[in-house]
Amino acid sequence: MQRRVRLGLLIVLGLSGFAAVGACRRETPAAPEDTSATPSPSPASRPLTVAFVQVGAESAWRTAETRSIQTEAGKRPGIELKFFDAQQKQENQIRGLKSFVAQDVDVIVLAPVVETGWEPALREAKEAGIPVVLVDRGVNVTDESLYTTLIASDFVEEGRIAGRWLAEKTGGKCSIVELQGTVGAAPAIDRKKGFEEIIAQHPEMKIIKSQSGDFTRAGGKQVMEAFIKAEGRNIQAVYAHNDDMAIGAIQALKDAGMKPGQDVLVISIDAVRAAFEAMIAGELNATVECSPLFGPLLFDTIAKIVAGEPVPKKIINQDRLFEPHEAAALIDSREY
Ligand code: GZL
Repeated sequence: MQRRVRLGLLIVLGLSGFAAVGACRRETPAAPEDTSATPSPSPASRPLTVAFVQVGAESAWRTAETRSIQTEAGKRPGIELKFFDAQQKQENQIRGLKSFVAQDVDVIVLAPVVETGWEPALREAKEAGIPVVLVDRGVNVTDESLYTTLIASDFVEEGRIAGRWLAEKTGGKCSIVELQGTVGAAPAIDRKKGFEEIIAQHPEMKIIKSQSGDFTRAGGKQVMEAFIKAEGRNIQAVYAHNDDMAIGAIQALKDAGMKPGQDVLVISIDAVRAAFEAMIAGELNATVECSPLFGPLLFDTIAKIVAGEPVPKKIINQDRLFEPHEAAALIDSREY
């Protein structure tokens, strides 16, 4: 009852009428707050509490996403952002989500680390009347009403863009090693799917090794070291599901006396600043953008949801490919 009254008043006030100032509190919610002792302020004077259950801080992309959402929350009068960092563990995300339900927040934003295992926790949020907005990664659920919308990139297309670029660059003949993202994560599954769809059209393009580096620089370096040990100079190209793993692989290639960007082509995804620096250094040959700058669109979407306006089930960011010839001119304008 309390939530519906509050949201109803917000609708009447109009979202720009939020009284409270946006604030962001980092939490690792262990137990719900006890608000029984203190008298609750009138619903209209209370900020809209948005709880963000983040994957972790595994990559430069991830920290850019967190920064975008926290910065935008601070710009929006009447928004109070609660933040939970799950250190890349689904059990932590589920605990955080359940705790925010117990705290009776107004909206939950979730970046699901993996695709499966979400139904019970999402059902708890639905039964509590709390809308869930997925950002950046999707979930596999039989009941799509368990979340309101997904705002993300098209990871399959990102994989296709990488595959098409490599096919064109190599004339359709290449031995490839693949650094996969986190096992079970939507971007890892779909970037593999899209890349393989294109490679299948070129019989002389072969993925000779493929393993997860968990989207981290350290993981990318460690797996690439094993690939080099096993395949050495057979490796003609590296396809990394994100720039952080590509940067790690580049270091492993250099440590082995190989020339990334020359002897071995390297293509990855995200288009973070370090990828532009690697392209300028001649060590990375291309990166496919996957924008982490969700903040403005996320809070515009939340505003529509709390105002009772319809929102699409899926909102897709458009991505493009960047190459070394344009890196120097663009790097200073990059926002992440
Ligand atoms: C993509 C995102 C991925 C990035 C990685 O939306 O989930 O996770 O590509 C990040 O850099 O770790």
